[in-house]
Amino acid sequence: MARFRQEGRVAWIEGPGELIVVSDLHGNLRDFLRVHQIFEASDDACLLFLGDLYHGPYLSPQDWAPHVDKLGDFYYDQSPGLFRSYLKLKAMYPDRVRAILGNHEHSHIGGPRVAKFTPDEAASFEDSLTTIERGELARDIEEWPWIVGSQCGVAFTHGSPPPTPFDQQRLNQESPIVRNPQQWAQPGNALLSELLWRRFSPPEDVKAFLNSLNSLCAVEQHVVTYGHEPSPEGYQVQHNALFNLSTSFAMRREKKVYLSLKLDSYYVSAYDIEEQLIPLYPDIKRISDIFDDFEDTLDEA
Ligand SMILES: [Mn+2]
Repeated sequence: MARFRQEGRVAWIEGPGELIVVSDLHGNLRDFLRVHQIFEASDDACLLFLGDLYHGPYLSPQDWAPHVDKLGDFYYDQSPGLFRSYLKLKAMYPDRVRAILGNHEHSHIGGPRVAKFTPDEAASFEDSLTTIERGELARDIEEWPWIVGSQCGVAFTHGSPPPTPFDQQRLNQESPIVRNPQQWAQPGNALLSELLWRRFSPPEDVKAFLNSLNSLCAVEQHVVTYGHEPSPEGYQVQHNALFNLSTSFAMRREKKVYLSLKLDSYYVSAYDIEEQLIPLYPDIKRISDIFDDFEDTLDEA
């Protein structure tokens, strides 16, 4: 059966079974519940979130409307409910559910404060939790892996993978507590900063990243899939070794996709990954599409 095995900051996914991958929910509880349903419909799946599970928009539908092209379909931040649901799901399937640390979660455990939707999103989220829950949130996020590898040859990160060399010791020694955010964000200063914030990596950078990762694992990893940067079509083949996935945030509902990988298959390129995409809401139809279909029917008649 598919399961996660974690060694420090790196987690490994072993099969056989299915690997379901989703990215960047940003407090969208509806999408989380849909993912939950998909995961529970399979009896031998692992579920991996590519980070930025929390922190969503606080806009009214009226204020959202002019930005629909950039923000996707309207929703209101439900990070507290998503957090409670995520903890329950993980308690039910401790070896089968994991989330990679995203830059938004990092702000709860010593990372730079993020101000995408409110002046201090970590504070806005924590203000709506009880004292006990705030402790649970930090303890949970501290355990999230920074990098995930898999038996099927695909590795995962939140931001685009950096070329900075690493081994298990370097990963274990790097503290998530950031004292000088500006200095920390300078390229080459901190591996974690690059793992969480990069938006693209050329082929030579991905190759360098995979060299470091492959020195830690038994199964050779060929492709990296990351989130963080929304792709308008729901995904982007950046090049042969790099794939970007956008399951939820900034997406129109009909463009939302997730990955379903077979752990006993072996994927060697981002084009192989592209074949494994599934719509999150396969039955969605826009009014405009319904009109188009209707016109086609009339034309045929
Ligand atoms: Mn991010």
